[in-house]
Amino acid sequence: MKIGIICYPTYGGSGVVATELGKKIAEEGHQVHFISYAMPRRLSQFFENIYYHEVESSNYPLLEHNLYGLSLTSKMLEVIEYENLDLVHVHYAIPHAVSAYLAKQVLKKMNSDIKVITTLHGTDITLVGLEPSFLPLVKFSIEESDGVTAVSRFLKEKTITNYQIEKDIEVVHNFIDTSLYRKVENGKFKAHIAPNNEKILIHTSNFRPVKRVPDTIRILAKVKEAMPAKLLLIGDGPDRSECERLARELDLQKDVIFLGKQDALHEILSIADIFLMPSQSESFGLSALEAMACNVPVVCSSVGGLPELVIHNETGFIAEIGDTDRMAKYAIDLLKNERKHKVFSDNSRKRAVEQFESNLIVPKYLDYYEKILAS
Ligand code: GMT
Repeated sequence: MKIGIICYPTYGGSGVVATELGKKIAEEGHQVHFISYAMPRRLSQFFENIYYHEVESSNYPLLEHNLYGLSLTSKMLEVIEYENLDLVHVHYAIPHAVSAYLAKQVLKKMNSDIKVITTLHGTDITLVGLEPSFLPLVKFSIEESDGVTAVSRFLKEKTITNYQIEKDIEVVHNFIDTSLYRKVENGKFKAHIAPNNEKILIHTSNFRPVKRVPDTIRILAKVKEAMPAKLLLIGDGPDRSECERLARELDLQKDVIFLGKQDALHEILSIADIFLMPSQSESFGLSALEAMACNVPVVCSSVGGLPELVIHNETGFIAEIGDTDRMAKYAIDLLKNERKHKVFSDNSRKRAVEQFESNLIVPKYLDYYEKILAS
């Protein structure tokens, strides 16, 4: 097959899923063409069967506002025609699904066609898409896609109820390559972060308000009342300054360590004892899965698709949004009990391998491609 993948190139989960999916299907011998405004972060080396097409923005003075959606449609048309693509798979509905719809209409006028699959990832449905001005367009672009997938049962249900959509939506969970994401020995780094053998809590995200990153600092403050501990914060984004301010206010500057954006995540996750995900909304929680694959149990909020990933009292603990007291209590319970922590840690890895390994999930996308192409 010849597949076009349209995604955001930065650190967001949808871009990561799209890139890892493209790499895996290229390994299977399919030709994959990524279309985006910048090279997706995880494509920084040469991969056989993978091609990259950059969408350039128009800089004509009259067009003060970026016309990304239209530039993307034009680039899609160019690539579909020149490379003879079989289908395009767009990740994150806004504006990708709309641009794809437009490309499809243009092709129809030229007596041609392309199948469009849209994968819904999260805030495209739960937040941005719900803005009244966007909602009708998002609903329309989902209904007009030839195939639609959602990354959790939760997101599928939300899409059906919030947008009144009567369409088959296939649930395909996020996945992880557990041969890459695994616990590795990293004693030197651990000694650097926790020189006195403090327990290590960790959180990775894009620091958007929906992630409630300041809650991780409140949890650390409570855990520290019971034992020495550090908090590693990976990533960057709008709430980072607020987190730095809160850490100073709680006199935790020395214990909250901001590492910024990082690539070798499995090496960093490997030194952690607990992964914190106190999100306000989370359609699946890919970063929690990355932690689980590295044997790190997760303490998270009871939102969205997280209960499809984290099994309460088995691979971690789930508490109400904002209940940092309970999250801290759960963390302390695990950190104080070495045997229990080991069981949770093994369970986490086992669940990642047995349920969410890429070898199990990627074929579901390929089967779905075949089904849509045959429809
Ligand atoms: O909102 C984000 O954190 C980024 C967003 C994205 O689409 O880039 O992530 C969403 O997609 C991920 C991959 O499918 C999911 O694992 C995340 O749970 C989801 N984020 C939210 O729902 C907040």
